[in-house]
Amino acid sequence: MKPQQARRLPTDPEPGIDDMLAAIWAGLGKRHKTLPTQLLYDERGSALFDEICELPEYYLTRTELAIMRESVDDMARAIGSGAAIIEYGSGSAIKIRMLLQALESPRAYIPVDISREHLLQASERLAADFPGLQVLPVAADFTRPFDVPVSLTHAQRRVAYFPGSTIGNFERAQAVALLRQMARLVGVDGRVLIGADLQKPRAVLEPAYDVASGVTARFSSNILHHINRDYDADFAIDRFRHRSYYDESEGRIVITLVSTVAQIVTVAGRPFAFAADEPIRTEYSHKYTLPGFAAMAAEAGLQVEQVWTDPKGWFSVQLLAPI
Ligand code: AVI
Repeated sequence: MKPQQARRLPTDPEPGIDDMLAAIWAGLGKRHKTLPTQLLYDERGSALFDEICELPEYYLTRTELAIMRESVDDMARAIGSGAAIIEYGSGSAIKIRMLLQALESPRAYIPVDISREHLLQASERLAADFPGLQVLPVAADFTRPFDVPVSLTHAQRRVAYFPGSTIGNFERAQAVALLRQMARLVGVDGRVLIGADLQKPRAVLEPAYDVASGVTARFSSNILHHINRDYDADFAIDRFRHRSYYDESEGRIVITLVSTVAQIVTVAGRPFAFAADEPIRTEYSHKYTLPGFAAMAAEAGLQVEQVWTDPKGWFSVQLLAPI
């Protein structure tokens, strides 16, 4: 079903296509329909997300970058020399470059990303610009256990780097599980450097997830293109529209695709009925308070060692250490 990939890395896991199809079927079979968020990120989805990051309404990227510009030397000092940086998701070319430039003698950079071509291109560019740095890409779904290259064991300290507030796209229990997995991967002397978006007025939050140019809508509906192509489905893309809103009581943006008509969609031979106006939730984007984030990290066995924010307190970059 999935097109044959052109390149394969030694660390590649077996493609989990059956698991993913089972997850799609399970999500569409629920009373409140959902789709697995990670399906947003095929090659086109990753490119559309890069476009979102450039837009004025999407304050997250530029705010995190401003924090990095201001405090990356502090972050590098806190991490120390000879570190191996394991980046969860490899989309943040600018941020990782800033970090690698600031670090003293970084030993290795291991980007982990599900989107293979994006990963390989980014890794090749980075390796060319940082001669002497070992760049060891791992094409994997980082929500599942993955192997890190053996040479990593020679590094002084392992640091999991997870920028962009992508942690916010996970439900709380999954976010805790992912943080716990990071804590395990970096070990007792390791650290987690993570971007976490903070709560702020609805008037700032909602436009960030419904960018006027329509790029968020294209990003959202790309999940249906992806499922049509790789999972033998027949979603009529123009019969779904993007709708997102801030659920203040839960502290999260909810992103949905709403069926504009009553219709039946078939995925790998299995039919699913939609009523007119029925939503499919494709994504959450959680917005944290600093104490709320610290409590979540503590559940995963991590304590907040340092927090860097912008003057408005819109976004945070946090250094976490095993408790
Ligand atoms: C990747 N992640 C942090 C984005 C966010 O802001 O939650 C995904 C996104 N979805 C729509 N716009 C951006």
